[in-house]
Amino acid sequence: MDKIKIPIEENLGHGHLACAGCGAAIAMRLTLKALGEKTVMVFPASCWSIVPGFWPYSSYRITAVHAGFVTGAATASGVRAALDVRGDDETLVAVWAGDGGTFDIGLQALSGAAERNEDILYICNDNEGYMNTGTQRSSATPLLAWTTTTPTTQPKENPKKDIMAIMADHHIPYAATATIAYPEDLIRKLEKAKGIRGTRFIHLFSPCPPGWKMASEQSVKISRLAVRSRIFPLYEIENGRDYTIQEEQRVVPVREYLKLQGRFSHLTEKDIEITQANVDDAWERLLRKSRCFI
Ligand SMILES: Cc1ncc(C[n+]2csc(CCOP(=O)(O)OP(=O)(O)O)c2C)c(N)n1
Repeated sequence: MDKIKIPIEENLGHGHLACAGCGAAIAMRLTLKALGEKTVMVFPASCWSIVPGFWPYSSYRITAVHAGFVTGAATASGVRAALDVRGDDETLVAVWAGDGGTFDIGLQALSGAAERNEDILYICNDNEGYMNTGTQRSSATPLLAWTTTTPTTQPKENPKKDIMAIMADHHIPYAATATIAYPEDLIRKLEKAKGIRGTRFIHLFSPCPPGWKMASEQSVKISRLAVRSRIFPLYEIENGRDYTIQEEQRVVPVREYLKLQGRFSHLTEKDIEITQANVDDAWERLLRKSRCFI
């Protein structure tokens, strides 16, 4: 793989309001470096409606369009159409939406845009819950995790929705997973997505220190452990068909990932075994879908 340079350009300025250690703040900084200034980014309601600060101030050095919670992909489709009418095919139209805004409430708009193969780059900032409003469960919350709506006496009963499989089944030109623990990989995937026309989807793994009850200095470490434990493998899907896995050779048991987060502190030995078995099963399924390794 070619060596990737992280661009010097900064498009996320000082003074933003993200929590200490917010994984998404690091991800946003890297993302805006890769996408560049000529970007219109649509923000359906999420932490990122608040993080840049209050009008007339903003930490974004790109054009930001704040949109209704359900409308991320639909708003971006409209922005793209308006730019096309103006003959502007240089400006990139992107969406930055939470997992609530993607897996749940915005899924219909996203599915419609993907089916039409709208020329947009959709980034799902997945912190595995509705964090801006106080850590409610979403369909991206993992099995057995604590949230304020899945207390430890009744932890989440359902597994995380497989959003990558859903996007692959729309046969979009490009979908990829990424984390801040592998910044060159994230930049490479964003730059690759930028060079493709049609609907592109990035599933970004995004540790949330208050919501995950984890130490704020461990966002990068937890992201790396998510990949090494295969809780969150790094891979790409082209045209809904061609899978490429960026396999991490240093594999660790899921226990190493779970034990750093208070949202899993109630898990029993049996729960950890169930989680490990589910992860092993998902990995096998992913391997069967992939055709090569790099
Ligand atoms: C229709 C509608 N319902 C509820 C809200 C309140 N609300 C704002 S942000 C948010 C949580 C968003 O969760 P997610 O999409 O996961 O992003 P995160 O906050 O985790 O970044 C909610 C429920 C809203 N703005 N609009």
